[in-house]
Order: sequence, then C-alpha cells, then structure tokens
Amino acid sequence: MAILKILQYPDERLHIVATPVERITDRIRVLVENMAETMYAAPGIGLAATQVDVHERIIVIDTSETHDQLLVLINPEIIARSGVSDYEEGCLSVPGIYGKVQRAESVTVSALNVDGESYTLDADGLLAVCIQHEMDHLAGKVFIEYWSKLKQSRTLAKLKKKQRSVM
Ligand code: QAP
Ligand code: CO
Repeated sequence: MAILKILQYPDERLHIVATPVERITDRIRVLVENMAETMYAAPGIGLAATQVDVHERIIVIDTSETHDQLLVLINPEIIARSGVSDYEEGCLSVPGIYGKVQRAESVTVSALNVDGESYTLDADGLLAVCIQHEMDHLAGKVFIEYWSKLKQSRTLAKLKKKQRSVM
C-alpha cells in the first residue's frame, strides 16, 4: 500500500472532470486501497480520485467514529435528494479552511463496490454531505467555489500565504 500525494487548491487539475470506470481491474483495486490508506493517514473522512490526480469516478468515505466502515463508491450517481442542510465542510485539498455549503440533507446514491456489484445507499447527515462534496470533486468542483468571489479571494490569499510559509 502507499500514501498518495493530494493535490492542493488552487491546482488546476482539481478542475478535471472524471470519467466513469469501465472495468474494475487490479489497477482500480490497488488505487482504492491506496486512496483509503491516504484518507485514513491524513486523517480525513472522504477522498475523491480527482484529489490524487486520477480522473476516474472513484470515491472513498468513512464517516464512522471507529474509522472501520470504509465505503467505496465507483461510478456514483445521486438518484434522489431531499431537504436542505448547511454543514461546516473542510477538504484535504484545502487544508485549514472550513466553511458552510448548502446541500441536500438526504441523498440516495447508487454506485458499484470494489467487487463491481451495484448497490444503493440512503444517506443523511454528515454522510450525505460528504457524498455530495466528493461527487463535486469528480465533476471538477471544490467546495469553496460555492462561496462568494470575495470570500474565495480571501481564502486563496490565506492559502497562498500558508503555502509560502511551508516552502
Ligand atoms: C469532506 O474532508 C467533508 O483542513 C472530507 O487541515 C468534510 O476529510 C465533507 C481535513 C466535512 C463534509 C464535511 C481537512 C484534514 C479533512 C483539513 C476531509 C485539515 C486536515 C477533510
Ligand atoms: Co474535498
């Protein structure tokens, strides 16, 4: 297994739109393992393949308190959504930055697991928010891009300052 490098905002590769996985091969299985290891090591609760510079529709999530409930979503699609929530979000590609985004409160998502079996999942609360956040990554969208231009430019300035100080 391996820890993968996570792209840092404003890396333009975070805007690449991911394509569906056509066949679950050993390459995909190894990628999923490495994405999970990278997420747990960070530590984080969700990671999209886009964030590790692989532009295919793959997400790993674990919002459990025990960090032992790995969820793998390959080719995820939201088939129903309801309600409104505004959770405080963060992102491994935008470290140290947190803020609210308005999203659906509950979603039903269909996806393939790592064995290629299709399943559907009803999610609400943090899990529902996390699924939507990670699916945005696959569409090339980062959570801060929901914010006003003013708030985005302040965030960018803060990130640039921080990135300078660690170099
Ligand atoms: C997405 O984010 C998410 O800034 C997953 O310094 C987060 O795992 C969806 C992290 C919250 C919904 C709610 C962020 C770790 C982890 C940081 C993460 C940091 C260290 C973020
Ligand atoms: Co993120």
